[in-house]
Amino acid sequence: MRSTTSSLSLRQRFASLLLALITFSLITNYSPAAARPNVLFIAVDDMSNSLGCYGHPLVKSPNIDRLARSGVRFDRAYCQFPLCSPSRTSLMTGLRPDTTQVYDLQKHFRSVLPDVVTLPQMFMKNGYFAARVGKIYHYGNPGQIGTPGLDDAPSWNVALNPRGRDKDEEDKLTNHTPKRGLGSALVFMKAEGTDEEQTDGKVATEVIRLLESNKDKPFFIAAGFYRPHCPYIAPKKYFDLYPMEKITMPAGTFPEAVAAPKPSVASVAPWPWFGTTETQSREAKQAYYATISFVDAQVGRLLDALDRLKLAEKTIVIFWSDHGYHEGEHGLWMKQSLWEGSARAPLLIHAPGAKGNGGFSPRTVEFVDIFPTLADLAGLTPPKNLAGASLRPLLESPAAPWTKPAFTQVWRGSYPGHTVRTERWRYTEWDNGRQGAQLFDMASDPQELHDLAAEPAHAGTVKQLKSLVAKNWANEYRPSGGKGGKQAAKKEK
Ligand SMILES: [Ca+2]
Repeated sequence: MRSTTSSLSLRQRFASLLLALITFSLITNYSPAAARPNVLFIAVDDMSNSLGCYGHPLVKSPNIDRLARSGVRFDRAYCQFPLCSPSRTSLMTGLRPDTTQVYDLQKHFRSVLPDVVTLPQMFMKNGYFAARVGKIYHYGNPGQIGTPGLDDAPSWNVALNPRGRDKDEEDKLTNHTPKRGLGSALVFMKAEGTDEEQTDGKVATEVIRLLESNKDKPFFIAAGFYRPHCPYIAPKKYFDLYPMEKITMPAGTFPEAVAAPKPSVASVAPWPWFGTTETQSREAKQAYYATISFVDAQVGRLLDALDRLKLAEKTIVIFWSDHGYHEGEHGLWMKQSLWEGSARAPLLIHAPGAKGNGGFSPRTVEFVDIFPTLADLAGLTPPKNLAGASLRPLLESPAAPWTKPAFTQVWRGSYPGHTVRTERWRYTEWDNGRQGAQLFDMASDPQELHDLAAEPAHAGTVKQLKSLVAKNWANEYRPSGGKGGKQAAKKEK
């Protein structure tokens, strides 16, 4: 027996090994580039769709645009709850807020679902190295920068919490809404020092180090940027990209908001614009755009590192913001509303080899779809009860048929707000309709200026969309005593 093996020449043994590999490859469709792809998971905080790749005329985002060109840009992507913790918890567990029961910035999902398997945990269970730098789960921003925030330790092998000059020099901030805390104010600063000295510069630096030291094993590495969430802080050069004369606020007295159900504009008080003047709001917007460009530059450092380390062709790159952001329209600033600007957020996915790369998808997709998508792309089996669907068909063919609408919710005091988005319509109900409803034809009225909910001609559409809302929230979680909203409305520190 021994002689049989040893009598085979080296060349024969090599040939048989090669044959075995080819056979295995044919049977399993195994391809080294696609097997166990890495994941670079990039989260930004409070970033609207005001980006070059989404057609914004002013905002400069060359690096995010570069990622958009290399992957699929989702034009109708919606968060489940336009507030940090509820949105992030939903995305990271793949479950809707009604299942996680996280509507506020205090409750941790493990207190409700102690054994839930999060997205990075699924990768870890399958032999991946999982790491986080910065804000992935909720973090009081900027209050908890440099701490673990409301992290989930079982999700990571390594978790890092950088802190930069922006955090240490908060005494230099300009706050146009001084009664509001730094985490919910129109507050900004032209920062001293380099990009690398700011917290988000340090996030990029640490992520690059992790990429370098883990490039030879399958990894799920999460870069959690803290900006452009207020305070809007970026080095001066980014402010120079946006001359004040080019920054405008929407004109007029917002008749559509005056006529709207009260809870639809209750996220901003005093309304409009937190009581700021037009000039103050323009200064805040300039700083917000500067901060988007600053974060964009840090995203560029990550993409450059992927190229330099020759990881680009075996790494899925996903970029998302936890929700959208109002920039003055309807008299609003920031989030926590159910208008398009708050519910919609950027979503870009580069899956190596996907046929749809370079295209854009007009389909309505949700952040609960991200978990099953990444599981599908990596060939992993996700938990059984996930709320979303894999977007892989849209990564292969961005305009493929897709009938799933997108659902977003908020909480107002003792009652909820629910909204559903189809490709054409947005329909919103406050307190199940008792506090009003809104219907917008997003095809002919993308700015949501003409509420059609009460028009007899649209009664059929309302009935149809109403049934989608009722079905989605058939088992709604209602906090005892209706306290959910009170907690959710607490100011970020
Ligand atoms: Ca946020």
